[in-house]
Amino acid sequence: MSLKRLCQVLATCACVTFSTSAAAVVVWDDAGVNDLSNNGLAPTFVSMSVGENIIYGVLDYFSSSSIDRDYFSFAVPDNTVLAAVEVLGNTSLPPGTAVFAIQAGSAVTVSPDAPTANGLLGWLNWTNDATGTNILPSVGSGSNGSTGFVPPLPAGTYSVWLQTDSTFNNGAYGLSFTLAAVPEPAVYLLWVAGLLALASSRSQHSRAQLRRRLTPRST
Ligand SMILES: [Ca+2]
Ligand SMILES: [Ca+2]
Repeated sequence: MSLKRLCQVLATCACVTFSTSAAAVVVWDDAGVNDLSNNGLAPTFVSMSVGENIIYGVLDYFSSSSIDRDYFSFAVPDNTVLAAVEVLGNTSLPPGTAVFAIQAGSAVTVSPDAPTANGLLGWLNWTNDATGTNILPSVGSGSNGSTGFVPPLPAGTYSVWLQTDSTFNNGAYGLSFTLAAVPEPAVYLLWVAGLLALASSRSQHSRAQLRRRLTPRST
């Protein structure tokens, strides 16, 4: 096998290793009765695993007689990352904007009345136009004092804060959180060892060929 071919194979293996499982799992469904926590200091914990983790919720302005805030936390296990947050097709927010904010840790300590986003990793004003897109890069852009980040987010615990502004009626949303596995260091070491072994073999082969060319042939 040529070095080029081996690299192609290894690259394919890397893609497989980083890939997620095919199954999408609904990890939370509001269904009109399971409102996510209204308290940032005590978010609803939602269990997630490698693959697509779907949350169906409602931002319910009128029935709650105030702005409905949906707070939830989740854990990104060791050797996995939060790779994407996609807005799903069932999202039907009325005209206006909704806020998606994320903070490291098991609570959102930033007050809705805070003058800045200091303490958040990132946040985004989003609308139905975001349907079908991964909003995580935009969330991580950072502004108004938030830390900012470049996806993916590493293993750890995170808390999300969702809400609409006061001009909203009821609105449904669907969000898919994709957790992806990452290779363990031992896997990288095996790849590197394989490449080095191949390179060494090719080098020895080349030297042997050179010696044969330089050695005078007896007549
Ligand atoms: Ca809600
Ligand atoms: Ca709520």
